[in-house]
Amino acid sequence: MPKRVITYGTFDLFHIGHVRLLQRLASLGDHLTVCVSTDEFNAIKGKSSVIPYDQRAEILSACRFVDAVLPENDWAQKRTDIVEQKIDIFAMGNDWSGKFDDLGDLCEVVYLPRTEDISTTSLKAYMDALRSEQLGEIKHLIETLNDKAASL
Ligand code: C2G
Repeated sequence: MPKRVITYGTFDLFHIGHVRLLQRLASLGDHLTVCVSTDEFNAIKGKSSVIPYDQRAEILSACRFVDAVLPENDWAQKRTDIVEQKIDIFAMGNDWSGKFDDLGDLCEVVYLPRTEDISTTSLKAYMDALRSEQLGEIKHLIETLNDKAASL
């Protein structure tokens, strides 16, 4: 029987950590379903994503390791998803280690090592630093132009 795997996440600013996780998840079985957190559920998780849900879902659908994409609307849907989707393995990155062991009565629960030195949070911080640097440069240019205009 083909093994069916499921995972959940926001997958904002799709990066190598996401790719490597999906690749490892796909190697656990024959079919990988990814449940992508909706923008509304992200608000409940206390996260706001840069990329809106529909684009995050489309990006994951285009990933060759992913066979199906579903919306993640709340914390409680996992048990229903596992039964309805006939899931054999529930798997997440190990930043969630132990958090979903209660699903062990329905399917195998696996936590995989995260990819170090990359995260959506670090990418956002880098973009913010770039933005403030550019704003500082623009401010300096305006001040220089104002000084030149004043000396005319
Ligand atoms: N991940 C990873 N390596 C990274 C970053 C993320 O392996 N460098 C994994 C995470 O462990 C997670 C998945 O990629 O399994 C998606 O990460 P996020 O988009 O941050 O998902 P999260 O906000 O943790 O949402 O109900 C579960 C939640 O929806 C999980």
